[in-house]
Amino acid sequence: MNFKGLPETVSLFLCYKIMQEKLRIAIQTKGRLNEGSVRLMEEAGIHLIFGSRNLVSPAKNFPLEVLYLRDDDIPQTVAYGAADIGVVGENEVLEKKEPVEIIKRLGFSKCRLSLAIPQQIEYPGPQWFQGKKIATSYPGILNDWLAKHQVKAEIHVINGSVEISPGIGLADAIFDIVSSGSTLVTNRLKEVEVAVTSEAVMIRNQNLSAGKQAILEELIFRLESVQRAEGKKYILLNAPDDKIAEISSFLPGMKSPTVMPLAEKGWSSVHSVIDENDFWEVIGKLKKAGAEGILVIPIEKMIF
Ligand code: PRT
Ligand code: ZN
Repeated sequence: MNFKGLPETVSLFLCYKIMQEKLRIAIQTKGRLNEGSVRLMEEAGIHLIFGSRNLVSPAKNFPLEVLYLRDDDIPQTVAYGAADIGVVGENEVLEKKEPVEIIKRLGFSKCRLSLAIPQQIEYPGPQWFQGKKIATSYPGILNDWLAKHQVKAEIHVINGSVEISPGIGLADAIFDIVSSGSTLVTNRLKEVEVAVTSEAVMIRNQNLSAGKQAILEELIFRLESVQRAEGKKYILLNAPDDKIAEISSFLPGMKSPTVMPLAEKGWSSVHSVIDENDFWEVIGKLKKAGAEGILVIPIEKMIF
């Protein structure tokens, strides 16, 4: 923190306040988002003292505490400042329309919010929904979709088991979360429109203090170091010196590969980072170019 220009006593007081500050993160108590949210904390090296049987858990080694909540309550809790940040499905953020900022897409709990109709009906396009009754737990997002397509339909809000509504004559169609699509098949429904796609996101309150902002930046830095390492491998190999230039051209590394002479004259060791997707292709090229003793090691974190 830079308190230039402030009297020393005021600077000391601010430092003291900041050191005392904790970032409060809201995560789901139990359900599809809980495991991924707890794993995020672990990846950032943060150890929680209590599990989700408690409402709140401080962290042992980081100025953070976790608030365990139902996912529906997370956007509002963050918007009102009872939590500073939260991990929640983007679908809930879009539905609740609370003034929170999405700061990070987290890549887990991926799904989509779709309209589905009975399988036997031929679907001509959005106008089919005109005057129809649609069951959903997401009236806000559905309303936006209907307005966009200039369709007037009756929205029937229900919480849970939306997919059985057409089968029992409660609605003509549903608007619900779809992941694999097997729930729709089981209920003889077919997906005809995808309104939005969603994944777990990190959201923040719009008015964080300087101290909390600094803690959040450290948390994001740690998470990004882990994310960067995902899908990457560290590779070490030995090669004759006259092949180093060719071998290096297959291995971009973080800047360029590290090349170190071996005790045996005329040979060097080459170290680099490769993408898992290119792995077998790169290995093939390296072997052809004369690389030997190839070692491939997982990477835990990458810090630039
Ligand atoms: O108790 P709490 O209110 O906290 O939890 P919840 O029961 O409301 O939510 P939960 O844990 O079921 O889901 C939390 C979040 O996970 C959702 O808001 C989505 O962002 C995300 N997500 C990802 C899903 C799914 N995939 C999912 N498949 N949420 C729900 N489903 C349900 C869906 O409602 C439907 O019944 O699974 C069924 C469809 O799945 P498929 O694979 O058969 O298509
Ligand atoms: Zn919920």
